Amino acid sequence: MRYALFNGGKRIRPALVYLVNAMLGGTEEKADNAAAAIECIHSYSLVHDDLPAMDDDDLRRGKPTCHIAYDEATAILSGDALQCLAFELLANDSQHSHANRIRLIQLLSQASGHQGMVVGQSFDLRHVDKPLTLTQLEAMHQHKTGALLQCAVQMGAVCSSAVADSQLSALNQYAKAIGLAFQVQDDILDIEGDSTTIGKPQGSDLEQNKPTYPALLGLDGAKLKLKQLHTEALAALDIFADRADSLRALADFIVHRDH
Ligand code: GRG
Repeated sequence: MRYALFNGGKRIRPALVYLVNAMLGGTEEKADNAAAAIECIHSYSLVHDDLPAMDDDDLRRGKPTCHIAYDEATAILSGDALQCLAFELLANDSQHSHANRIRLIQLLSQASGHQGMVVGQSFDLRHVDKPLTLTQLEAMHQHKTGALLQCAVQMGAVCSSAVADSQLSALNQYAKAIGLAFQVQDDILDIEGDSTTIGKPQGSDLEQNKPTYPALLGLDGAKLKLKQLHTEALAALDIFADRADSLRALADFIVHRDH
C-alpha cells in the first residue's frame, strides 16, 4: 500500500480537492481526509490496472509495478485495502458532520464504482482491438478518468460547506473539460513524450492498437481538441474571477504536463 501511494504520483486529484475547498473558504484540515481518500482510490485503480489480467504493465512512474515489485496476490490485496482505507478515512473524518461524511462517501463511491471508473475500465477492456467512435472514446474516458477528477472537485466543494448551485455547476464544467484534456494530453504524450519522463515506454498505445484521440483525429486534430478543452476549462472559471487562479494554473499544468 505504501509502495503504491508514495512512489511519485502527481497528486492531481488531492490538489483539486484542496484548491476547490480553499477557493470556497474551507480550512485546509477540512480537506485532508477527502484528499487522502481520493488518492487511495486512484492508487488502488493503478495497481489493479497494471495487473496481468488487465493492462499487464511492468512499469509505472518509471518503477516496477506493484505486482512486479511484490507479487500478484499482494498487488490485488493492496488495491483492495487501499479502497477500504479510502472509505474508512471519510467515515472517520471528525472535521465533518455525519451528513457531510455521508455525502463524501456517496460522491466517491459513485465516481469510483459501477457508474464511474470501474464501468469505464470494463468498457475499455471489452473493446481491446475493437474500433471506437469519438463519442464512445469520450464516454469511456469520462467514466474511467473523468469521473474521479469531477468527484475531486465536488468533494472539495462539500468540504468547504459553502458552495452555491451556480458555482457547483461551473466547477463541474471545469472538471469535465480538464478530465478530457488530461486524457487527450496522455494520448499525445504517448506519441511525443520521452519514455524516461512519462515513466512507461513511449508508443505503447500505438503498439497495442489502443483507441486514442490522435488515432481518431490525427495528431494536429488532437492538439486542437486539447486547446479547445483548455479554453472551455478556463471559461468555466470566469465566475470566480481571480479567486480561481490556482485552478487555472492546474488546468495549465494538465494541458502542458510532460508526464
Ligand atoms: C482497475 C477499476 C480499475 C480502474 C482503473 C484509472 C484507470 C482505471 C486506469 C488507469 C489507466 C491509465 C494509465 C489511464 C491514463 C490516464 C491516467 C489515469 C493516468 C494516471 O493518472 P495520473 O497521471 O497518475 O494522475 P499519477 O502517476 O500522477 O498518480
